[in-house]
Amino acid sequence: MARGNGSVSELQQERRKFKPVLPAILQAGAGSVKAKLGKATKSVADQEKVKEIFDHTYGLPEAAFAKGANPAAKKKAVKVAVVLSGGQAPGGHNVIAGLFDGLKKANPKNTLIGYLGGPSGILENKFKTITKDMLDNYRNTGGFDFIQSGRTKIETPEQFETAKKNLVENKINALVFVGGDDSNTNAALIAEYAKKENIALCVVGVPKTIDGDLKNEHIETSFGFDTATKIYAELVGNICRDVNSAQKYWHFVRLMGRSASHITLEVGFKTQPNIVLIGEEVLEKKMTLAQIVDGIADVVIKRAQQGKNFGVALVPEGLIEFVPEMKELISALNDVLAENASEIAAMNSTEEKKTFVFQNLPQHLSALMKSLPAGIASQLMLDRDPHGNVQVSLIETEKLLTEMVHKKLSELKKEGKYSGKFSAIMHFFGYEGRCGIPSNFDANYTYALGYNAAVLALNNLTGYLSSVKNLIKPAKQWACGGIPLTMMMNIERRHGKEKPVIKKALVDLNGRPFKEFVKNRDKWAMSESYIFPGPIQYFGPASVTDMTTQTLQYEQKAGKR
Ligand code: FBP
Repeated sequence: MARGNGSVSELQQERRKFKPVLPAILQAGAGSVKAKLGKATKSVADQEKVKEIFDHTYGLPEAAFAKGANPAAKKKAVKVAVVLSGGQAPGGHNVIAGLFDGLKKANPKNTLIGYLGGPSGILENKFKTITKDMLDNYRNTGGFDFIQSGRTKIETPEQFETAKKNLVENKINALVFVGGDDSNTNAALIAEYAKKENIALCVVGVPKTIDGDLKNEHIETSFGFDTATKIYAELVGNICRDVNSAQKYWHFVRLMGRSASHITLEVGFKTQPNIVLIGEEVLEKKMTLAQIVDGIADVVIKRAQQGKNFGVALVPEGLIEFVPEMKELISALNDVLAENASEIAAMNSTEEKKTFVFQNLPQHLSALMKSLPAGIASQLMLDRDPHGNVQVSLIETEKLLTEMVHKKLSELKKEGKYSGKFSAIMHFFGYEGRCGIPSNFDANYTYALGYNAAVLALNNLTGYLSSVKNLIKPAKQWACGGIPLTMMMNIERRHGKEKPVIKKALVDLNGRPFKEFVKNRDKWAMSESYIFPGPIQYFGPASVTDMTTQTLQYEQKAGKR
């Protein structure tokens, strides 16, 4: 096919024509959907503290949508604003498309604006009014480039005041915040602020993050996880095949996912490499860096004994934060960096900063920091993100581990305990997966989440996260509703202070996905039972176009096998 437009691929042109399947319950539009409210809820932990902070929005009931006339749904035209917050995830544009279509179906006079560049767009009052023509170019596409994203956190009294001024002046009735755990925490704070200040603003969240860690019994997965893991799995599968063809290298692949190891586990299922490290297990077993290295070296040696000086190892990017000694170091570093922020910012060289930090850390942690390769020590000191997180995507854990494994094997060689060859190649796959063209699953899921957010907003259900469930069933059968944001909160230490945050869902070591992995890992270690999943398929038999993640399959069918 000839390119009608030099900047759009043939696939993208075809993809624009894809019509997401809307859950049956949403098909008749907001006026025919009633919200059934359940019992009052409480936060997952630290109830008293969370309640104190969310005085007006704590304890809201769960909302489930059911068919039925709903005269209460807003008939008068409303103006809704959407903001994309945090890291990109495939399907963001379809959230906007679903939201837009849901609003227009309810009343063609409803309008949607998109704040530009993430939450900072609200503060700087930068937005665009979304029209059908504009949006049609972005349906079923990856990326957040339609309105861009950002990590600004609205937290100071001045910022709340500015946000209020701009939202009120723009006559915004509802704000839809598309984000991960931190961004949706921010959405909850804005919902609370609006109630406290008596502003007629409904705030609705949408669960986004490739990391897959924004989930619970009502949010079965966050959007983007499906597509991102398929993209990483294609790349890892290709590496497995290369490894098995040349049989001369070990490949160490670090995969994104910030803290939780869901991405690594899922890519492990999809490709069956020789080593898959899971951060949560490291924490549970209180493994030191040396023990992790011993474990890797053990597999390398055993394979070498069979003449196999090759293999593939997956390393979650958050691993470093789970190693107890590193966790202690990072937490102490967070405090030193937060407490002395302006002093450190004024220093000119990394060396000066390091010396300062070494002096201000407890002695044993200063010694640990000094024992790390210089590059890693510097990476640990990089600025935290606006939510207080260490930027693990910038810490080259795969290099740290390969260096240490290399050293260990050299020592064993000198002692005559190892005679293989260890030649390692390192990779980091993160940004490659965040803006891919959404899989059918993510295209349908994000469209439904956006449409559902419109229904929540039209029912004035503020402080809720858009919830679409039963995801292993066909999209038509998905169940829809809203989950109170405060229900997912606990208190954590960020930037040296206690803050309410949505609790991250880490890999559950008692859950079926992890147990399935444990059953198989020894076999994967010694054999070449690699799977080569290939690229995402958008056209063809449903068995390849519509499959959901293994994680979701295991979790949702957990009790049923
Ligand atoms: P969100 O939690 O905002 O969805 O971001 C996820 C993520 O992709 C992590 O996997 C990664 O560690 C981080 O963003 C990288 O952040 P940045 O885009 O700021 O480099």
